[in-house]
Formats: sequence, structure tokens, C-alpha cells
Amino acid sequence: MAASVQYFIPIFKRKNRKANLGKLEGIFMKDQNIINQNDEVLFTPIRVGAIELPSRVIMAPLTRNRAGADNVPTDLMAKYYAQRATAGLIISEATQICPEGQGYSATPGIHSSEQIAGWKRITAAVHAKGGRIVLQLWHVGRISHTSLQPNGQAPVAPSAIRANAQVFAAGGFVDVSMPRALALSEIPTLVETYRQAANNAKEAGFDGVEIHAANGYLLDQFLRDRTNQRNDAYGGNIENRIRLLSEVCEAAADAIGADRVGVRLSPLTSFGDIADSNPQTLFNRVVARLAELEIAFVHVIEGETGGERNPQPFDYAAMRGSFPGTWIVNNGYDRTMAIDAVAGNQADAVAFGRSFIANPDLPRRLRENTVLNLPDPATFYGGDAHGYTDYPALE
Ligand code: 8OZ
Repeated sequence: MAASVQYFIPIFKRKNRKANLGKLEGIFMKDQNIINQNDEVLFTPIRVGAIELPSRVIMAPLTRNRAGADNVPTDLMAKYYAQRATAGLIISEATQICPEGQGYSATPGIHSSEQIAGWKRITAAVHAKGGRIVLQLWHVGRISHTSLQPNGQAPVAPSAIRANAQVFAAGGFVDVSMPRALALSEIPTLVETYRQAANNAKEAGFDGVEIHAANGYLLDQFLRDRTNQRNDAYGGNIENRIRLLSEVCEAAADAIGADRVGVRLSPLTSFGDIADSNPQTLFNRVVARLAELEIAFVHVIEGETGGERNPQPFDYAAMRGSFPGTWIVNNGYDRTMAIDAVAGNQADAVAFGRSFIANPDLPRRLRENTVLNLPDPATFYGGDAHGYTDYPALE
């Protein structure tokens, strides 16, 4: 905290003091809320690899299940993302890199020319509004059902271990299917699929990619010892379990530049029936490897995804180690928590999920400390414009 005050006061002094005081008084009188100088810390610019952000308020990736036929992104999705273009950075909803990577109905892909064309309309709409957007690259691994897989085949995973989890398929929620273990010979093809997806993202006009290695999906399944029981170069010790993520990052970096690649991690989540016997050691090492690869950012979900922030002790500062890139945090942050995290240097930026669903103009609302619309969970997954593009912005 002390460091942040020292950091912020000189900036404050450089500005027109009188104007700032007037602004602060105005906000104070309107909301009966004491605004302190640190509040502006979320609205200082930051460079994330090659991407310049005007603020540290990030839109988290949010699965909304509104893709069209053949998982092509729609014009309604373009409207939704463009409405949120004032985010410092938009991280797109999770997007499958290949048909086998799908685990829920109506999630978009980035593997067909129609999907690339659909995303092009979205990136153009966001850029036209002055925003920035990266694509989250997704392969669900074992979190899928045969009805969502090409030819009704079994989903793939590091090991043939079925998750105690459900996915949303055409008829509603169903238990996931028994996966088959990927053969060693299939792994280079998988890495190439990520490379192609990163190239497709570039072609579609994205500013970069976020590799989804969180929430119990394929790359997370390789990282953790409950789900990865392989005895080849991609399983066993930590170095081997990290290998696939490392190769995927290298391939994406080779395709579009390491300064346009980030990774999302969730060291403590049990989402997707995932677990590891020693997450601290594992994730310290994962981030050290990502630092060697010089990727632009790490985006960490703290605690249980969408739930308990401290389910067990964990040292996030140790996980961050000496990672020199941007550190984005996520999971239930409100305005005060976000300001404290950035001002206290626990994070460079904060990703907001649910509050971005309900508030297309969230950055402005956080800056002015005004009331937030409440999200309606009944319209999160699937449906039409209702609960998607009809949340009001401030006048
Ligand atoms: C909610 C519903 C379906 C998928 C994640 C991609 O948790 C998801 C997801 C979230 O990362």
C-alpha cells in the first residue's frame, strides 16, 4: 500500500490540482462516497506485450453459448462485444481450436473459414469502437460428450480417466463421456492445431490470443497429476506435465509473436474434477517456464472458479515469482478489491466477468463509482439478445 501511494501522488500532483479537486468533490457529493487518490490506479495505461491498454479493467472470457450454425460467431455477438469495447482489453469467450475441442453446445470455433469470417466482423466492430480484443484458444479434452464430438467418437485426454462432471449438450446437461488417452504420436498434431488457431486468430483481426490452460480443460488436464497419469515425455514429473503447455505457447508465439500471447491458469480450482497433489510447486514452475518463453501475460483465477477465493492456502506472490510480464487476476473482484490489488502491486490488471455481463460500460461505472446493473444467471448460457445485449449503459 505504501508503495502505491508514493507511486500515485506524483502523478496526481502533475495534473491540474484544482480541476481534480472539483472532480473529486463532485463524485463525493453525488455518491456520498469517499474517493481516495488510489482509485484512479485502474485507469492508468499499461502495455501488455505488444498491446497498449488505456486501463487495467479487463473483460474476462465468458462462455455465453450463442454461436450460430456450425459454431460460427454471429452479428449479435459482434454487437455484444462492441458494446463492451471500453474495456482495457476484451478476452473473448473460450473458442475451440478444432472440432474435437468442443465440450458444450453453441460455443464458437476458430477452425473453419466461416468462423474466421464471423470473428472478423467482431474484431472490426470492437476496433471501430476503439477497443482491443484477444481470442481465448480452447480445447476441452475430456470435458465433453460423444454427441458433441466428430462421428460420435470419445473425447481425448492425457489419460483414460472419466471426469465426475457434466456438460451442456443439445438436450441439456449430461455426464461427460469416458475419454481415450491421446497417443504420443498425436501430440505434435495437437500442437500444430494450436499454431494454426493462433494464425487463424491473427487472420480474424485479433490483437493476440489467450491460451486456456485453466478450469480443468485439456492443457490443465496435462498439468495436474490426478488427470495426467502418462508415463511418456508428457506425464510423470512436473517438467513432463508442463511440456504440452510449453510447446503450445512456443507454437503460438512462433505464429503471432510471444508479445501477443497470454495464458490463463487456475491453480486451486476443482472445476472439471481437476486436482493436483502439489499445486504450489507445480504452478510456480509453470509460471517460471512461461517467463522463459517471454509471453505477454499470465491471467490467474484465484481459488475456486466463480466461487470460494481461498479454498486452501496458496502463495500467489510465489507463483508470480519474477514473471516480468503483465499479471492479471480474476475471481469475484469488486471495485475496492481491484483498486487495492493494483495499488498494492499484487496485480497489474483485473479481469471482471459477471459484472461485464451486466454492465457494458463497466469501466466508466467503476471510475465514477456508480451503481452496477445486476447480472441474471438464467440468461448466462444460451438464448438470444435478452440478458446479452439488452443491459443498459449509463446515459
Ligand atoms: C462456463 C460454462 C462453460 C464453459 C471455463 C470455458 O470455465 C469455461 C466455461 C464456463 O473456462
